[in-house]
Amino acid sequence: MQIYFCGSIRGGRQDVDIYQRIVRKLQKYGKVLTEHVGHSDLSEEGEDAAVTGDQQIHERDMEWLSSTDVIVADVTQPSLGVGYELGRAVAMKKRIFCLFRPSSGRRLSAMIRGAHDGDLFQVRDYREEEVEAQLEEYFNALGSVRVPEDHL
Ligand code: 6K6
Repeated sequence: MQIYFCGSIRGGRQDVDIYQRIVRKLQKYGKVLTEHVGHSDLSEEGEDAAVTGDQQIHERDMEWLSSTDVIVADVTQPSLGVGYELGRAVAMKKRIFCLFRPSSGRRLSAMIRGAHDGDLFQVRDYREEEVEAQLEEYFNALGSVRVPEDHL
């Protein structure tokens, strides 16, 4: 299975430790195309962007997004890039799982919370200590969903 993880980069890296835990857990279920999002040495400034260029980053990420089976997003830290990725993924009719931590004191955008349909687009509130358990529950329930053979 191919998994695309979305988390804030230029929106702020406050939650990078949780992203790292999410990526580590996701790697038990398949190939995480965007594992760099969980790297603690990837800063808001980032050298990658200077070397690679924003246009290439956008093109590569859109290719990954269209080839992925599942998108998992931590939407606690507001990020334009994550919102954009989710909107594009909805248009591609992808399976999406959004995680939000109410203890952040923020209120999740109605455009994300309101997109929950209990099927292709799911939004789940979580507490930091249970993030792995929430992922486990989601992926166990996904067990019966068909994945292209070359993504297994
Ligand atoms: C590192 C630091 C700054 O720029 C970089 C290299 N850039 C990116 N590399 C890979 N994916 C990126 C980069 N910038 C944004 N993204 C994608 O957008 C990721 O998949 C994230 O899920 C999302 C983050 O968007 P912002 O708006 O918070 O940056």
